Amino acid sequence: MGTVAAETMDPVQKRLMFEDECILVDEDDGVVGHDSKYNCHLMENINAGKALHRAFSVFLFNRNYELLLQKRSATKVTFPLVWTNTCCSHPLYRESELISDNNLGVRNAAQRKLNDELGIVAEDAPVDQFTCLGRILYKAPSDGKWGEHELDYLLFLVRDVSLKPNPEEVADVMYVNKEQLKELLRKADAGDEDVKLSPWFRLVVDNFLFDWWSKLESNTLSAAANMDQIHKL
Ligand code: DMA
Ligand code: MN
Repeated sequence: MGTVAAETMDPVQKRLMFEDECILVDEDDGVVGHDSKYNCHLMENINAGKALHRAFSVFLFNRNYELLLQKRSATKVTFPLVWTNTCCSHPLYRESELISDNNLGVRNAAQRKLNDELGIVAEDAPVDQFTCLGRILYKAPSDGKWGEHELDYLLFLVRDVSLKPNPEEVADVMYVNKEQLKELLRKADAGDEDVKLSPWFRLVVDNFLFDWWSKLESNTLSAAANMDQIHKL
């Protein structure tokens, strides 16, 4: 096995790199195969066009419409210690997470990872309560070796939940309102080392988030959902 730096990886993250089997897709989100999380995130494979895979990004709001952010743990192989949306991961190549009807596979995966990363129990994240808003296609290097090339489903959920963040995954959490997020964006733009943001979160912020957030507050969000188009960002 081509274990590029595998020996220096955190053992928990290393296990997931080889256990998690991601869903390979084409640019139209058609399933074309599967590969390990490890292979899917090597820049070498991304640059060769062999690693585009399905992913999801959850944006969880509490009843006051504050958005839950997480800071990725220092041990994450890709994008450690950056602030990002509530929870991101990959639906896996398994029956329950490949179900395409109403994007149920992705919603099942989102429920699984909200529990793994943030200790949110399944009853607090019912699969029928996620709103699937759209899909984006993006590529982003993390460091020279690792990166992302994903077709990312964007999911909203409004819920007051109990949190028990998993330190293997999450270094910190915070709820922000719109003004507080704007302040974070200003700090990130000013180069503040403590406020680095993930590239996919930044893309969603810059293209969709504030509009969708306002529509959520005015109860007009469902009309904004568009699962037909894939936004190439
Ligand atoms: C991958 O997230 C998904 C996106 C949208 C970047 P991740 O690196 O946090 O995945 P995992 O939690 O499975 O390590
Ligand atoms: Mn990925």
